[in-house]
Amino acid sequence: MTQLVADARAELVETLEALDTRLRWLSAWTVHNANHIREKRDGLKVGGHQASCSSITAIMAALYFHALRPQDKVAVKPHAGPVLQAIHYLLGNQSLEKLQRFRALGGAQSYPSRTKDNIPVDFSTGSVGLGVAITAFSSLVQDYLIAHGQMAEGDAGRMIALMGDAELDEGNIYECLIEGYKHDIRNCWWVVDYNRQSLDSTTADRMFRRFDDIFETCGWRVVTIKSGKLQREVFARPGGQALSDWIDNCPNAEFAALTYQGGAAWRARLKTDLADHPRALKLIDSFDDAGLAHLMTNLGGHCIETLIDAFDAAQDDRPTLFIAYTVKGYGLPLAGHKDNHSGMMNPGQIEQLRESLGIPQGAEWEPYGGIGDNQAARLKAFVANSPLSSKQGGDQAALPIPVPPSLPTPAGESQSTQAAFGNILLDLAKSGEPLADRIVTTAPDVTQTTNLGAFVNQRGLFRRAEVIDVFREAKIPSAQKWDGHAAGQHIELGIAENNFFLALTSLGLAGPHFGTRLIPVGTVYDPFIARGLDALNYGCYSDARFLLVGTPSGLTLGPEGGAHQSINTPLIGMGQPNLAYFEPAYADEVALTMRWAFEHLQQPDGSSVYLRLSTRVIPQVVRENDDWQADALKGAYWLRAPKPGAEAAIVFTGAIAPEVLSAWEQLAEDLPGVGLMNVTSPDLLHRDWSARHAARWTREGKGQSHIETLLSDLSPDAGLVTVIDGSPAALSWLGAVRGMRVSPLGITTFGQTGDLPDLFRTYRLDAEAIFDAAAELFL
Ligand SMILES: Cc1ncc(C[n+]2csc(CCOP(=O)(O)OP(=O)(O)O)c2C)c(N)n1
Ligand SMILES: [Mg+2]
Repeated sequence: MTQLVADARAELVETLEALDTRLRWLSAWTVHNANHIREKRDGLKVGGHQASCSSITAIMAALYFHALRPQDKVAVKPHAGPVLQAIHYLLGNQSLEKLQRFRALGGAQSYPSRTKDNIPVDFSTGSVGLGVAITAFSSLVQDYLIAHGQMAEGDAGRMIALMGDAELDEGNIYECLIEGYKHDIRNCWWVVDYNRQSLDSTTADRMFRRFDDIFETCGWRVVTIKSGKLQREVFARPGGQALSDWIDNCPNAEFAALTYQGGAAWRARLKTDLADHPRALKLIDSFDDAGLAHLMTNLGGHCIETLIDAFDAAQDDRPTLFIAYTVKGYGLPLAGHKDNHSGMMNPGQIEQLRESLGIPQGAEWEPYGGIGDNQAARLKAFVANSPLSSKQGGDQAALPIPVPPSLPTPAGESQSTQAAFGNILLDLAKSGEPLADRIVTTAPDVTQTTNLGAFVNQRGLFRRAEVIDVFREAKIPSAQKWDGHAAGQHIELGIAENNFFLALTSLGLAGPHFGTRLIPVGTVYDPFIARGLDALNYGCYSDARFLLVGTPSGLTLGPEGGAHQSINTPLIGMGQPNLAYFEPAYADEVALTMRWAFEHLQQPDGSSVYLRLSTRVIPQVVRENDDWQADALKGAYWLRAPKPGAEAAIVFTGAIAPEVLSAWEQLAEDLPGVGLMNVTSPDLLHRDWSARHAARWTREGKGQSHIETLLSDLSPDAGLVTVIDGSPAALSWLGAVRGMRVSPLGITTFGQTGDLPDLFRTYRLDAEAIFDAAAELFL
């Protein structure tokens, strides 16, 4: 190294060290301010995680101000949110006011949030594990866009997760590793803040080195950043090896406890344990207590020089796990204490820290407080010139994809909604519509049984490297043609619903992340939505946009039995924010809602869409005109309009339509003019109704909700029978709209195997049960 290069590097290290200290202070002060200084009105603890932050400030300083390139995207472990805020404060992207309102309404969020924070947040985090795994899927999406000519290879960024070591306990991490290996992902870094402490305590020693094995098996390079530069230098001196071996063999809990206790405790313990190593004892004695404590905690994850070397050395595109050893609470009096996860410095302790950093009282919020003018100016210039500051703020704008004015309804007098869905996609696949080119389908090993197969046959599997369909080559007849190639549009996933929802999420963020929209369409057996529910919630929270198809659903799976018959998914559909749930009964409703979905996914105030479908083939209705459509897209329409002032109506959702129609025909004989309402979306209907109610108190104007309008065709004291192949609560609320009596039918206990007549009779969903329920209303 020439002297010039060495000098420049020394200056870089010094600068990054200064930034590390700034981040540690600012994050700690942000949490302190929220808890000890800002006025409290409710007696609640505000919270924040000073120890989790200080554990990772060096890693983040080295990454954000050195290794990161503008095209890279980062998921920051939830409890380091204040560090990310501090970085953007230094970059000038975050205001003092927002920091002062950390964890208060409108202030910086507790955990980085794409939608609620004002700073650029690439990935939301909070539910541990998910923010990590999403980066692997986003690297796959990036490869998809490159392969499809939507992105230049040279613009590829790294998808980086900064993760807590306890996140390695989450199963979704390993599900994602396996899937990532199958798809040969690249450009993905996971950096573990390996402080060996979780929320409750210190982590199991037995896992030492096991993570290396697991990741290496899955094709990852593992870089262990164990010792800092000082440790490495000292360990090379006489007696140093014994000290190094001692650290290697020290149980996590003991290392943490000694860290907390400090220099004198380190000395006492080392002297006992290394009594037989005179040279090591001499080495130990060459340090005073403070120096010894500093040496023993000089781990790689706190050593800027070691960190930048490690990052600089990983310049290819191989997925890489960095295990950076750290101390939770590093540089704070909380260091190493097993209760430090939610622990906080008291006012005396933060005062001491302020003084030790030379920050004058009143200058706590100064970005470069306590630093001489010259150095402050240097730091400021360095930050302003860092690659990160040229990063476009926030998300990229992506052009909308045109949606055809209508999607043709598949032909057939009898059809299931699931088959209709598959046929509509097939028609699209054969069309020259730009929309068809942007659809990406995916499924957790249920592609065929959810009717995605025809689309895949047309458009192929996505594989970076070509994969020949062996069965086709061997001329073995099969309905599925599964060639994989770079232009393929189906991402095949193994059977892990967490992965499925994370894949949908990352595909659904292609627009904001990479500037090109994709239309992700994912199918899953409806009951197994529950298996990936947190990942679904995560995707919705991140405002990713996708079309989710839960199929088959409900009792209509008949012989498949109770474990496969979904019951509460309508309530998930209704309760999940940023997800619009539809349950069409007929093929033309499927076409209508799919078209609506393709547009809604792209609206700034739109959302993801969930279709709950069925394999039950039912006779289709003959339409006289298209008048029903506008109402169907608001959530409900009269399939048989009631006579004005009618005394009753049957209200139903989904593939139970034949039983409902049959009951309606019987009823109509006794109660002429009885109405029959088809609720295509209990979700939209309910949202609209409750939003209008809320608006009465907060806004001018008292427009009527759609369901109020529909029900006003009935007599005010009419009765309703509601019917859904799912939890009856999805429709029973309709009685509250105009104060009508309701007799709700639906499923409240687990299903079982059987044919549909038996099941509908047993669970009281057949025409007779509907007729009885109506009669009961008038008794
Ligand atoms: C899915 C989920 N379960 C539980 C929690 C509560 N929780 C927050 S942080 C944490 C563990 C923190 O340990 P680690 O990941 O090692 O972070 P660090 O030590 O760096 O703070 C837990 C269990 C959560 N946020 N998400
Ligand atoms: Mg930890």
